[in-house]
Amino acid sequence: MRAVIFDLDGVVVNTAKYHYLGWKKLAKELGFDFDISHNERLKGVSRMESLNIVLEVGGITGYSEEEKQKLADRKNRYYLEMIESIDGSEILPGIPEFLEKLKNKGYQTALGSASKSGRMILEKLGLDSKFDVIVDGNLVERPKPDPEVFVKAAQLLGVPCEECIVVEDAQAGVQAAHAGGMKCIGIGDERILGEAEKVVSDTEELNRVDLERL
Ligand code: B16
Ligand code: MG
Repeated sequence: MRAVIFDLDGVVVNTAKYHYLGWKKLAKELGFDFDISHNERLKGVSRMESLNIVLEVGGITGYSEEEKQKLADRKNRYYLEMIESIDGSEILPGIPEFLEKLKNKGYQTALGSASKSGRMILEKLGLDSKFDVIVDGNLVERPKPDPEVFVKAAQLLGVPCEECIVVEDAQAGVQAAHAGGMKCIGIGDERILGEAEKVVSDTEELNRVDLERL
């Protein structure tokens, strides 16, 4: 194994709570409650796909593509306001140590995130210089579970996909890693991420995984 590709939301930082609050606010304005029980479905999927899920939950149909774009933009404004002041204190436990360990062992590292704010968030966290390559939602067209985001990261690193390990918290992300011919470590619930080669309950535990024996 030569490289590790990190998802962002749920792996490096918990931005999921801000995405959730942004969608909840939008839903309220549209006249329904977006309950936390639906939030798992939003993880790792693109902004537009998330909007479709939120509208489905609210039983809302009939918006044109143009109107949907405006709703997605509105949610993104709420989201950007909420993450305006995030900083390094929100990096998930064990991630700085894991990045350091990978560097010392000669692994290359990349970000592979669906979020169009991916690079900006890494900059706010002070982590942008820790990744050899950053691929975020601005560089890809097809959302996870399509492997495009991870394959692009591998290409930019110059490492064959079979020698990359993806770290993911979303089912769509695990599927994307496998579709790209990569191994995957899941962070979170074994019942949701069970397809991954290894599932750990939190980011701290990444430091105890033997990457050569996945
Ligand atoms: P944006 P990841 C994903 O990040 C989030 O999990 C998902 O909820 C969000 O809809 C998506 O990014 C797009 O984000 O609206 O900022 O472009 O897990 O792929 O790092
Ligand atoms: Mg994620």
